[in-house]
Amino acid sequence: TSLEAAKRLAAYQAVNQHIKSGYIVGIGSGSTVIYAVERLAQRVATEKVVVSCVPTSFQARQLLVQNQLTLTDLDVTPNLDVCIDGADEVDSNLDLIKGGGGCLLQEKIVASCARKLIIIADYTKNSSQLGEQYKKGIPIEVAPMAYFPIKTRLEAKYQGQFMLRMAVNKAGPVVTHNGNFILDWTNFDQTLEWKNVNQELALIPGVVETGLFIQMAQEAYFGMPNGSVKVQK
Ligand code: DER
Repeated sequence: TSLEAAKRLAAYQAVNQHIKSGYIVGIGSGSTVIYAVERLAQRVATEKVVVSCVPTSFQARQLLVQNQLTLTDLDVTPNLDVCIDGADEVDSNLDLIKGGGGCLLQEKIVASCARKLIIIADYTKNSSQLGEQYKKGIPIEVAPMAYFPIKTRLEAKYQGQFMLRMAVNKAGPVVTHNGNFILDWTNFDQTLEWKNVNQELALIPGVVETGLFIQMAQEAYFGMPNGSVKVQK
């Protein structure tokens, strides 16, 4: 099974299992959620399922518009029944690294407003410890004016490097939807207690959000190489 096929299998099963008519649904960002929106649109068309969706990025919003799904937002519907999103890595405690796509702030906000966060991914995201397979680092969204003092302070406190994420098709750093920069924390100690670390990071003036989603997800669906779907709860 190709990676894309694995993503599709996980996404389809998660949407089949967790979406009911009348639901308010948070829609994550990245390449795997594309298949979840595809399946959701099929279910709306064939089963007359009625849902409204809260996007977590421009990308997610475009996806929903392209699939003629009804949009809503947290002003109108602050209590979501379920949020379906991808992840860069999932460990054995269902803790996540997210933010590879730079949408971590809105993703965490929307996920925090949902009764359930369901993760969909291919098997390459299925690790026992964070950092085992995913090597691009833990994203940390920071206020632009503070990125350098934060980088300096964190490199003094923790093992690893905190690299300013540079844009590819635009000169300069990546600027998030919320006008912030991202530091990617690479080569970190994989045995750290992530709940504590996440709290320490969040308290630093200028840190807006981290890509550590600790004890937020209820289930993770992994598309496997043999075409099966592994569900971690
Ligand atoms: O950036 C994000 O948090 C995305 O959800 C990412 O973690 C998953 O993206 P993918 O589905 O393209 O791997």
